[in-house]
Formats: sequence, C-alpha cells, structure tokens
Amino acid sequence: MIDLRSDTVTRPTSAMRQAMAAAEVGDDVLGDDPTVVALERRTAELLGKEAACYMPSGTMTNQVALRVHTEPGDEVLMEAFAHVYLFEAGGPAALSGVMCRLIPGQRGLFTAADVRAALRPSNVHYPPTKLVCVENTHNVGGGSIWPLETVAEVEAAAREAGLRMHLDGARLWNAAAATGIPERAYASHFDSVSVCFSKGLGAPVGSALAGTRAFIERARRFRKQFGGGMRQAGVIAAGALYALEHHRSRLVEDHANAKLLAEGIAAMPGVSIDAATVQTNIVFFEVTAMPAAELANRLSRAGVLMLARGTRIRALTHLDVSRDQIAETLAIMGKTLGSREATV
Ligand code: TLP
Repeated sequence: MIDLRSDTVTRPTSAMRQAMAAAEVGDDVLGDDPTVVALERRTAELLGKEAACYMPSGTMTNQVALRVHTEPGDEVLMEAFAHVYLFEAGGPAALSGVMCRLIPGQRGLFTAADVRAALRPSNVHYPPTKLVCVENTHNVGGGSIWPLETVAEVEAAAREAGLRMHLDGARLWNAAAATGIPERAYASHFDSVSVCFSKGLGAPVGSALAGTRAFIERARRFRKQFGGGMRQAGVIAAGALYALEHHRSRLVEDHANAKLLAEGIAAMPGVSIDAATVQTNIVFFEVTAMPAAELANRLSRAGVLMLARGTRIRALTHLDVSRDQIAETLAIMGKTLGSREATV
C-alpha cells in the first residue's frame, strides 16, 4: 500500500527505534526524565522561546495554549478552516469555554485588515477578544506557507488591540524547510507556538508547546488537568529528538514529491489542481469525473490510500513515500481515471 492519507502514518525508522530503546528515562510528571528535558530544551532553542513542554498530541498543545491564554466567554480569532476549530473535537468550547470567531481566508491565510475588521469595541454585549491563532503551514489551505511579512502585519494588528498570538505550527518545520526562514523567525511573532514531531518529522508520538517560562509553567498545570502528564516519556521523546536532529532537512524531498504528484495530476482528465499552489507536502485536488469518495475507493483497491473530503481528495507526502512510489501512484491514478467507467 502507498499510504498518502497523512504524514502522521510514518513509522519510526530503525535508527530512531534504537535511539528510543537507548533513551534514559525518569518520571516526567516529577520533572525527572532527562530525555524529555533535552527535547523540551532543544525545541525551545529552535523556536527562540524560554521554555517548552512535551505533550501527547498537537490537539493537546493547541488546546492547552487556548486554555492558558483565555477565560470562559472570551473570543479567539482564527481562519475559517483552522485545525483548532474544525478538527479538535470542539475543544475550544469544551475545554476553554471560548467562542471561535472565524475569518474567511485565502488558502488558510488572512491579513491584518481582516483582523481589524473582526475586532469590536469594548462593550458589555461583546465577548472580549483575547487571542489570534495562525496555522503555518495551513492544512486545509493545501500546505500553504504564511509570508513572514503577513505574519508581522497580523501581529501588529493584534498587538494594537492588546491581543495575544498563538501559532499552530504542526507543520512549521515544512514552512522553514521550504523557505529557508528559520522556525524561530516565524515563532518570534507569537506568544505561544505548538509544533508536532509525529507528522513530517516521522516520530511516533508527540508535540510541544513553547513560550515564556511563566506561560509554560501554567501550561504544565493544564497538561496535567487534561490528562497529558506522562511518566517515562523519554522513550517516545527520544524518537522526537532524533527526528528533530535528522529529519528536518529532508522535508524538501517530500515537497519535491508533492510537486511531482501535483504536476502529474494536473495533466489527468477528471481531476483538477493548480500545481503552482503546492508549496509543501500537502496536495488537494478536485475530482470531477466521479464522487471523490468513489475515486478514493478505487485507488485504495489498486493500492493507493488518499483521503476524500467533499469534492476534494487530500494526499500528503512523507518519510515513508519514495519518489518511485509517487510515479507508481500517478500510473495507478492515470489507469483509474482513464478507464471507461471513470467518465460520467
Ligand atoms: N492533522 C491531522 C488530522 O487531524 C486532520 C492530519 O492528518 O493532517 N494542527 C494541524 C495543522 C494538524 O494538521 C493537526 C493534525 C493537528 C494540529 C493535531 O495534531 P494531533 O493529530 O497530534 O492531535
């Protein structure tokens, strides 16, 4: 099977497993796990923040961040297709009691003018707006990268209004690899940054939340409250640490593979994509020949897994997909779409 459903499907490499097997561990809730401490230090350093906290998932790092930044009844601004809003099981409402105010974006990006337009004067009728969330790269936006100037402008608009800034940087590593802009340059515009080790970097488990020492101290309390305090977590943190050191620079290979896939798809009948919009490892294309779910089913029977969403299909490239397998995917897609029953 060629599994393009997500970059979360990667399995630890044997070198990573060796690092995990050899990890020194302790009770991390008591602050005793040296591997977790090393991972948190390295992550904070890469992001230019004072401290970081390792957690089981990106959903938890995002939701803990919201909880630290807000009080029930507050409002958080984010793009309409933000992961925090769409795919975190109602976390903002359930865990922080906040309202999400959605900004319509362009491939997941919005502007300082959008932020200013969404702000309302302080008035007893309105929920107080506290936080702006940005997602970089943007998942549903097709792995789109935020230009650094746009981030800076959005930050300026947020600061004018006294708002805080949170970055869902689940795939910030991809943005940095694609642009050559260091992660800390993006991170400098945010009070809190969430990054994932279990996506393109290929570690089996975990994410980290970074910010000031005081922010992370409070985040640790909510991590515990949300059930995310882990004990000998060094075993998995070692995988994340290995991924940080060895798998960031290779992300450009995933981006080249995604481009190859998109260009191949652009030349096929019954599907459509603007290959020029593919900037990182996420490829979304429209399916016109048949329902998208039907195409995904047919591809799966032929050995290729992708995710159908509405009229679109999503395919992600990652550590466990080679260039040859992209060529094979294109051959299978061409055959599936070219067959007589594919056309309606
Ligand atoms: N995204 C997953 C699914 O939940 C959709 C995927 O396959 O892409 N932020 C962003 C931008 C994400 O894409 C994801 C995961 C998360 C946060 C949450 O991370 P986890 O899965 O570790 O909770």
